[in-house]
Amino acid sequence: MPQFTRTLVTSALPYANGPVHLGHLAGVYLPADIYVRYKRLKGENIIHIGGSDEHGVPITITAEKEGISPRDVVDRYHQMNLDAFSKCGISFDYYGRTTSAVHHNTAQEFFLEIEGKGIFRQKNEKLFFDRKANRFLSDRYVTGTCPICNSPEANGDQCEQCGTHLSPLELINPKSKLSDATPELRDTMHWYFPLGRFQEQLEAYVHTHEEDWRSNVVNYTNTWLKQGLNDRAITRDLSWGITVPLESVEAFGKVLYVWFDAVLGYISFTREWAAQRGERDLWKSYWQDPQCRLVHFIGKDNVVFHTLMFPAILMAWNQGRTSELYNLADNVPASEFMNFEGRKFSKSRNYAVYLGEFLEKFPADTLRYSIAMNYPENKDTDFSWQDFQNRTNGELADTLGNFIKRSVDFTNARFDGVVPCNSTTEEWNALGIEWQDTLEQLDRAYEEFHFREATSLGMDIARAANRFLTVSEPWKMIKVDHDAAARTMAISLNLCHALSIALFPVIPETCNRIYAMLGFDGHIEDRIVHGKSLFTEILQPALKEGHKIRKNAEILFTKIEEGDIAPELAKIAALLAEAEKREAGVVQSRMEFKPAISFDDFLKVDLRVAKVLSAEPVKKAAKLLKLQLQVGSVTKQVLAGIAKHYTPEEMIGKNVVIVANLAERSIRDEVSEGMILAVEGDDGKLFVIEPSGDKINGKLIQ
Ligand code: B3M
Ligand code: ZN
Repeated sequence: MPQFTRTLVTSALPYANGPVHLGHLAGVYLPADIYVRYKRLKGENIIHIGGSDEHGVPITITAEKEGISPRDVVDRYHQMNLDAFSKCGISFDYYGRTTSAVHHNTAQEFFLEIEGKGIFRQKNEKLFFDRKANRFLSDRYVTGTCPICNSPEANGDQCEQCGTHLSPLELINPKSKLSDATPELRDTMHWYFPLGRFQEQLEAYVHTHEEDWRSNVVNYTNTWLKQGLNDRAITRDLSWGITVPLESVEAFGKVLYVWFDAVLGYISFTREWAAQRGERDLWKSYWQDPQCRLVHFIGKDNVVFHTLMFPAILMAWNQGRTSELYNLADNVPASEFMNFEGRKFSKSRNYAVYLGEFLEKFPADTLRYSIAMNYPENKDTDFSWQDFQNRTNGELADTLGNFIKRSVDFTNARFDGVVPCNSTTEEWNALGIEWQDTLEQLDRAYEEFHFREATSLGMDIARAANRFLTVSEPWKMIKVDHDAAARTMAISLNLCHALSIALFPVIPETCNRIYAMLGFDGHIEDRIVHGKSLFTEILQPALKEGHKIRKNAEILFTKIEEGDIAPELAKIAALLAEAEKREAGVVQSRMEFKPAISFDDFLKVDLRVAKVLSAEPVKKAAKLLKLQLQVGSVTKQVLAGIAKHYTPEEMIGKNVVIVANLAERSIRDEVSEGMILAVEGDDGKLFVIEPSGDKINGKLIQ
């Protein structure tokens, strides 16, 4: 285990094609910020790098939809997201853009280095070409009918209906999204990164981290490794992006695949950060010094790009070199998803709460706190307005805010606004808070990315403090025992101080306000000293007798009234009603029967009873089962999209109905010689049709 002296934290680069929403905040940016703020207060050397992902098809599609240029799209959303993050207190040391010149250079430099070593493969492939638009169509520009579930709106890379990953060539009736024309297949040459060449190195890399990475990260990654890694195209026929830096004819009109460039953005932005500080080479001590720990905060949908693809690119760079070797990530704390009022956030359906809009109505720290308490660490969680209101009113306002205000107000009213006496360690330890334990638990929680636990530990201190003040009743005590009341207030003010430190990573703005109310100038961050942890200050009462606090206490949190969230709840109700209507529409349209066919047409369909002899999963197709069927005297192989609904064992021995004369199709390098019939229930569950009867195997159904 190397001894780390520095940490480089990166946050996934959001596509600059729309505003970030609360789901993004919960999964990536808030956890990263909490972690970084914690480490800074511990006196550690750490930087937080982020930025906008400004290339790729998501940008060009938005541009076409809005009728503006890709440049306009990224300019608009880069600024919007930057503003929202800053309003939310996400403290990036640098927030870059992948359209920058430095980044274009970095990405091209990597391409040339790897190309120079002969690692890339060049392959001709057949791609859809739209004659009207005079353009090759990347996966997302092709739409058509899903070969698995027959949804008419599958995308070239994935069917949203059933979730299957597809290639555009698998779509039935493919159409170009640019012109609606049926595209034609044309040859084109692309550069491929041979991930398989790094299989062993990657396995060894992942293996060394199996203990310390989250199980979701290890599992996703191992699933890919087990299937065997394939070549991945890293160039595209597009005009928006980083051009392939070669003079050859084949390179003409091609750009680097957005994921190849995006992960390198982390490096470019660290370079830009260093240059901005006037220390041009400083970035190297974060990327090329093994004493620096690299941590990527991402959402679960980006795992393999960070645990396989990016490491492989760096391995390719490092190969054969003795200097300028890049570090690989030491940890990749990927989150699960935070849903919103019981449903997935969806940008395309506008089912989301955007960060910028949210912060126009409610303060950042109330959001940061609620989200930290709902951090989707190892399972999906839910954000609801009700929960947000409850936590803000109950935990932040009634517990934390109330305690601070009572302490400051009473000290001002009865003790002239000064800490009336020194508190002893004995008093500090008699509060029912095991400070040493709490410190260790806090440290472990923050260090190991358990942010909900860390936040709860802080709130536990606030609860204990509030209880202490209530039970001690200094407002009564002062009439009979002035000194006892003084001791209570000294302890209370010290608790305010301890809270301002313990909760700082989560609610920094509030903690700075507490700090100011305690009479300090400047911000808590101003006290950071390299190599010294401010958190140890909670072990002892820190405020000494005579310390002057500020005259007036402020209300830290305004309660959220029903009326404040009523419009938000109404908005959701409307969105849900719309969704329901849409879904009902689907059911209704199912009742619109297909156009009439003749009896002869019907007779053309050869429906047979078959028996499932064996069933097994299909590599790289999580939805498919490969079935061997006995149909009378012949056996047939059929691929059925039922893996999410039946285990292979459940299928074996079943009688099913098969369309026996359906033209053969190949899916995922496997042949399917028919189709089995199934019906979809309301909730999307599939039920295969199971005919019953004696000696019916192979018999025609009519
Ligand atoms: N922009 C995908 C996403 O926003 C992508 C992340 C890049 S991280 C280098 O989910
Ligand atoms: Zn589908």
